[in-house]
Amino acid sequence: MWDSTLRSIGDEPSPIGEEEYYARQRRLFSQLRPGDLLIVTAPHESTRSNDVHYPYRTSSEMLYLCGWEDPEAVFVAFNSGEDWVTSLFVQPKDVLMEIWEGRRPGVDGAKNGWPVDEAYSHKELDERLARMLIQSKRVFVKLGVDSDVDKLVDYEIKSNSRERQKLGIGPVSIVDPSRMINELRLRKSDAEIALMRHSAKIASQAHIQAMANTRPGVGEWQLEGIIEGVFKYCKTSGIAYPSIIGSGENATILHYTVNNDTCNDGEVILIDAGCEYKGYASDITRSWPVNGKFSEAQAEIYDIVLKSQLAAIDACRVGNPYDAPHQAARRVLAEGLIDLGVITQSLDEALESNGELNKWYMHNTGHWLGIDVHDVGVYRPDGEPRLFEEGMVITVEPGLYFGAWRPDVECPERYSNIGIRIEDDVLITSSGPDVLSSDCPKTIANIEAIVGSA
Ligand SMILES: [Mn+2]
Repeated sequence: MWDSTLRSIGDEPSPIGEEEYYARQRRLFSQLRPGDLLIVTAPHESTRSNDVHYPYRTSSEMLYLCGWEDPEAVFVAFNSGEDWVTSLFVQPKDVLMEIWEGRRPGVDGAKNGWPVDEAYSHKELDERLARMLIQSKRVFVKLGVDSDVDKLVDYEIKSNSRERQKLGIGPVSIVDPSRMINELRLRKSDAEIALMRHSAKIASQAHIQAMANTRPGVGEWQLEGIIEGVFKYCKTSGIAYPSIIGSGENATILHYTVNNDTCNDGEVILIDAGCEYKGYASDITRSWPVNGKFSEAQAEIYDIVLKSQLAAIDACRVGNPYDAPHQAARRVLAEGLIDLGVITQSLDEALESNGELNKWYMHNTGHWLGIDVHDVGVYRPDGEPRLFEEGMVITVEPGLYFGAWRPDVECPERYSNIGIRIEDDVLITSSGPDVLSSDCPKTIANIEAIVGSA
């Protein structure tokens, strides 16, 4: 059905290889010392109703360090003074459960196919982890994710206090390892970049299909079906976040996800949708006229947003502070709105934190992208803006939103209910910004050629 889509996304890139997982683990262990115990947890399954569960997605830390996707898993690394030994606790083989819910790799499968030294049944977790806890000095664990692990750590910290006083053994501190893992995740490897580019290629094709099928009378939910159909058709695990499909005044609601209105002639539709491919997110927004032709007023706003987005992308360069794109985008947006007479303040006034630009542009221009759509990594370590380095991926997504329904502002009649956002995924490289989502059209001419063409 979407064979041209499959052709244009090209061959599937290789998944993250075993060597890369080991390298990630080594980079993390190099920041720890003998006696440290690292425990990487994952959330429990969550119930939708009765015996029906929500689709399971493990923790991003688990995905990053070993790639294990099934529930009831705990990754543990311990250094008793010799070297690091990694263990993965997994659901054991269980014929009855496998008949009902699917095959499990089990302990042997985990031992042979995953980047860990040892594998054990999850049933052995309490006993084995307790033994390691007693021998450890510092415990690196993110609390609040797996309540069973939390209880175990809490118990061992408290119950061994007498032993600890006598012999000086047993854990003395709990440290959250997230900051260290997040810092590693911020810089993407070549293999990760290949997966992210593929993820963005699929999302680009999904947007193109949605454009082609847009005409007055189509339902937001129908375009949602097409977008998410393409995601599935291209073998992704589905959406990276709930798709935002808003036409008319819905386009002026930043995180509109109800997607149950009809798209009408004369409206602009805004679609913000991305997929998760082999654990990596894409995040693309495009805005286009429902009837296939931008009105003069719509084109005026679109031009400003596109110009601001190009200026922001150009600011995505090694050595620039992470908020350089935001400053660039805001400046172009403000200048454009001053030219149109929407903003009556001076440029400097408009850009103030309480300036007029904030009425129509109220969010940031981007966020890190990776295993999570709002990926990890501190933006202002030690209070100073982080500088871009090669391998970082950030979204660039300026917008303007003229919600005529808003009681807090006087919306200019001419731009009533026009909502435009243009978002791409940008890789920082030594030779300048590399737009991973460049397959997705964004000039007025290119968009108008596609909308309604299906
Ligand atoms: Mn985004």
